Amino acid sequence: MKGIHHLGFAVEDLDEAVATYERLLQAKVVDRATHESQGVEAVAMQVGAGHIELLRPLSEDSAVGKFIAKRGPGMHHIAYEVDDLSAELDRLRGEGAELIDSAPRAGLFGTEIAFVHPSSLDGVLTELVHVVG
Ligand code: CMX
Repeated sequence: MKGIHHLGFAVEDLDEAVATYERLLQAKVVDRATHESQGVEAVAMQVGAGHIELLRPLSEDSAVGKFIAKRGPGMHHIAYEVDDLSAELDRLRGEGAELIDSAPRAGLFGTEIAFVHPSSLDGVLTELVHVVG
């Protein structure tokens, strides 16, 4: 575990959220992408030394769409960077954690990712990230 890679926030209006984070927290846009298989359009932003991802659902039945319908916009997940994602997944499996992704898959912005179910981490949806290259 190398530390926190980013925090993910579910938002309804991406451009409005970007403008708010720029204005209130002096955040800077780093990257923007649509990830069809995850059902999101995402903007990565830098806030001081930290990073956040603003996530707009592409549909109501996507993971983020269901989250907003149930809870409204807000904190969606935390992501930790790891050196060896497959090894961490094996370790977590051995510890009895409930993995959403049993193997690494392509994430946003040149990463490999895997999600751990919130039921294994006190209600917090957790993403492991390996930065490729
Ligand atoms: N944080 C904490 N709990 C969450 C949650 C979240 N982000 N999203 C859902 N839950 C909870 C729900 O509140 C619900 O809890 P209860 O059973 O106590 O009511 C439970 O998980 C099941 O929720 P659901 O609405 O029925 O949704 P699903 O089971 O279909 O999916 C989850 C939940 C976590 C498995 C799904 O959202 C998922 O696979 N997430 C990982 C992928 C993802 O979020 N992708 C978008 C981001 C992409 C990226 O950043 O790369």
